[in-house]
Amino acid sequence: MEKMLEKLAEGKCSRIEEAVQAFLVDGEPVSCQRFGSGHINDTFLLVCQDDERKNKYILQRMNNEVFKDIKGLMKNVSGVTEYLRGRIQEENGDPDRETLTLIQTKGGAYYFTDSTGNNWRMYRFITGATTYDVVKKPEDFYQSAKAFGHFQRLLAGYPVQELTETIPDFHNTPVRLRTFQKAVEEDICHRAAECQKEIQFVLERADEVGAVMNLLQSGQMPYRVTHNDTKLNNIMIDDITGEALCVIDLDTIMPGASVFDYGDSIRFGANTAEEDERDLSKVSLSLPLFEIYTKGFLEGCEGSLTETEIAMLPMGAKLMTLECGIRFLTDYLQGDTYFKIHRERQNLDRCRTQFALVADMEAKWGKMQAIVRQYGSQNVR
Ligand code: ADP
Ligand code: GN1
Ligand code: MG
Repeated sequence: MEKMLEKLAEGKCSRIEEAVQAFLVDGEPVSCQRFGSGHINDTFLLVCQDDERKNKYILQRMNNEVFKDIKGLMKNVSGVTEYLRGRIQEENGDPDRETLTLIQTKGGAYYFTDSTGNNWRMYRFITGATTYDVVKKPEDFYQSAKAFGHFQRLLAGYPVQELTETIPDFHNTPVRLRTFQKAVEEDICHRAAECQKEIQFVLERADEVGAVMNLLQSGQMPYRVTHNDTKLNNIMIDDITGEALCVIDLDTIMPGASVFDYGDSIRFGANTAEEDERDLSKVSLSLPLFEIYTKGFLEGCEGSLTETEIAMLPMGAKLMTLECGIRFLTDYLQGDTYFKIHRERQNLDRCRTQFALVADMEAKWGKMQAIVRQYGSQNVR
C-alpha cells in the first residue's frame, strides 16, 4: 500500500496518503487510482479490503482555486444529500444508490484538510452503474433528461436560504462576457491574436447574453434549486435496468434557472462530437437527441415549468453553449488555469466546438423551437 501511495504522490497529487488515512473506511487500503474525466476536481477510486470483501470509495481532492468556500460547499453537499435521502425514502427508492453517501473522517467531519491545505472528501462508490462521456444509446440520454428534471422536482422544497453560492455568478452570462472582455484586453499570454475569429463570434452575440438573466432578475422566471453542471458524465446509469440512477457532482447546486440544467445537458449530450473535437465538421446539434432530451426533461419536471421557462428552453441551450465556449476561451487567454488540460490548445479546441454548436443551433433554431412547442404544450403547468 505504501508503495502504491508513494507512486500516486509522484503523479502530482501529494498528501493522498494522509487523506486516505483520515477517513473512516472499512478494511485496509489496497489500491487507489485516478478515476473519471472531470475538468475540476482530482478523483480517485480507492479500494479497501476487509475480511470478507473489497469496499470501494471515491476520494476527491476538491479544487481550492475554483471553490473558495469549501466549508460552505460541503455544507451544501451534506445538506442536499441528506435531504435527497429522505425524499428518496418517501418515494420507496434506495437512498444508498440513488444519492451520494459521504464518508466521515475519523474526527466526524465531512471533509479533511491535509497538511498542505488541500481539501478532500470521500463518497461510497456506487457499484453497478456507469457514467458516459458521450451518448452511446439515445435511451441513456432520455433517462438522464428525466432524472435531471426529476432532480429539480425533488429539491423544490429544499430551504434555498441554506445554500451557499459556491461560485458566484456561475451562469450569469453577462458577467462571464465581461470577464472575457477583460481577458481579451489584458491578453496576458499574448494569445488573443490567434483567436480573433472566436473573439468576433462572441462580440457578435453580445446583445443576446442577458436573455435568461434578465428574466430571472425581473422576476419573470423563477429561481429554482438547480444542479448547474448537468453533463451526461454527472449522472450514473444503472448497468442492469438502464435507468438513470444517481445525479452526482453536486458542487454547483445553487439557485438558478431551470433552463440552465436543460441547456447544459443539450450542450454536452446533443452535440454529435466530443467537447474537445478538433475536426469541427463533426460538430452539430443532433435534432433527434435534442428531441428526446426535451421530452424526458419535461416529463421529469412533471408539469412544474411555467410557460416562460418552456419557451426559453432553446435559448437556454444556446446560452449555456455560448457561455461555456466563452469560459473555455477566457481560460485559454488567461493561460489555462481553470479547466484541466491534457494537451496544448485543448481549451481553444473546446471553445471552437462550442461555437460551432452555437452556429448549428442558430441554423436549426426554427426546428428546435417547434420541438419544444410540441412537447411543452403537453407539459405546461
Ligand atoms: P468533477 O467535478 O471533477 O467532474 P465528479 O464528482 O463528477 O468530479 O467525479 C468524476 C467522476 O468520478 C464521475 O464522472 C464518475 O464517473 C465518478 N464518480 C464520482 N462519484 C462517484 C460515486 N459515488 N460512485 C461511483 N463513481 C463516482
Ligand atoms: C466543468 O466538473 P465538470 O468537469 O463536471 C465545469 C462546468 C463546465 C464543464 C465543461 C465547477 O464540469 O461548469 O460546463 O466543466 N464545472 C465547474 O465540460 O466549473
Ligand atoms: Mg463531473
